[in-house]
Amino acid sequence: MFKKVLIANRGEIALRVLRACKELGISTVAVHSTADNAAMHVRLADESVCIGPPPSRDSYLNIPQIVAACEVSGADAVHPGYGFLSENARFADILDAHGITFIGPTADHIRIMGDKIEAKRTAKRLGIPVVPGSAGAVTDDGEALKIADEIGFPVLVKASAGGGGRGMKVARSREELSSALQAARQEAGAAFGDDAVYIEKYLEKPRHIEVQVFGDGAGNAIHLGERDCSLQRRHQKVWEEASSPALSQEQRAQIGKTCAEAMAELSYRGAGTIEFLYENGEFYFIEMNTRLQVEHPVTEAITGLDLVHEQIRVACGQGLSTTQSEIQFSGHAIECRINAEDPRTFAPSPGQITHYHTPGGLGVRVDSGVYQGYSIPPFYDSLIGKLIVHGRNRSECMMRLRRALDEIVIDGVKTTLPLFRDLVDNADIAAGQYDIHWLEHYLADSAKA
Ligand code: MV4
Repeated sequence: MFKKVLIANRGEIALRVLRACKELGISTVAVHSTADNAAMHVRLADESVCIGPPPSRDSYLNIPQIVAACEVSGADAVHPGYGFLSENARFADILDAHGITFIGPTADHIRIMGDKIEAKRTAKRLGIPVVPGSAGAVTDDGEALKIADEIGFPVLVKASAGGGGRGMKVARSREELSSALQAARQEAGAAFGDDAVYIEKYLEKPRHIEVQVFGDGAGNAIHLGERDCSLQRRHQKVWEEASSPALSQEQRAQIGKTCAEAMAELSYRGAGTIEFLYENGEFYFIEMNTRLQVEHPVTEAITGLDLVHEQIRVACGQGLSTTQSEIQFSGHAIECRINAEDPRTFAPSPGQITHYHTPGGLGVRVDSGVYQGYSIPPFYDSLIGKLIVHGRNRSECMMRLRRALDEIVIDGVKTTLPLFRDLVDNADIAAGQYDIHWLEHYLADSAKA
């Protein structure tokens, strides 16, 4: 087991990792920018190292500073959290060269999944269902037209280096295809320095369902069910739940088995999320994330597993603590992402938290890095906490969520809490009837009202 882990992150996820380390008897090193001197992760860690000025590129993304912090503190492993360096293959390689363990997948697996064309090719080879489309990059407009005619319009042109929706263009007819290709290539080249694009059938009203997987790097892998992350705005998830209201137990078991077998075949190590679009009863792979995700607590709630414990175990070669047949899915969980943002415009709202009271009681969890009197700095993303509620079934979970939203107090900054108080009473949400576009339509309608 590791003796000392450096946490290359901030906010609620740094606390999440700290807590897992403490339970395992591992000492912790926090790193922080000068904007985060008073941050909770710095207070709770055994040691801390300042790694630079406020901008992320100079601190939380500054690889030489983080490696130096490992050296001076004597950390034997790094947990990257999510975001920042968590899917940076070069960072994993550099740590490896310094004899420091990266708590995550191999650099090769990070690299494959970071390239969306390569990820899709790999998924297909491993027996995961993919969206119909081009076999790889399309370089020629004539070839693109032939593929589009085969799969049928509308089609979507996507950037291989993309993700998060950048460099995506819909073409609804033959006439729109060449300008969509040109626009996607241009946007991808400018944003990522890689203008490779590929074509897929455009799915009009899918849900976004993702499967949590875990591998031990030695050919064993399991799945921990799925999460429904369809409620999003501008590619930022807002509300996530496990299990998906759209799936039957049979569908869950089937897609889970497909994913676990694929990860075993790949000898994947660590936590991973296989993202699908789901429409008319069918799953279509889009991407794989090679990190722990923001919404992992809903999976923890329904499985009882500590996903960070499992990450640390497989990173130090102890293997998973459980087997597929031992995993039981129990009840339903919902996570609300509490952002310091205007609940209508989503404009960031940094500043001091003047009053802070967290809800409690059965089935209620709050993961947050803030406290009363804390000032949210303007330099980082606006997630300040997550409210996660668990119940024996979805209706009990919703009832408990309504109560927890009533109890919680965060004053001094604007937050997305009023949005959740509306959503928990909405008929479509109560019925679990929503797709990836539902929230944006809902917000547009409420703006008019
Ligand atoms: C799609 C799609 C429809 N059809 N692919 C958006 C970002 C990237 N992760 C994949 N995305 C999409 N790919 C096909 N073939 C619609 C989206 C999409 C989306 C996907 C998941 C969650 C929210 C989304 C919002 C808009 C578009």
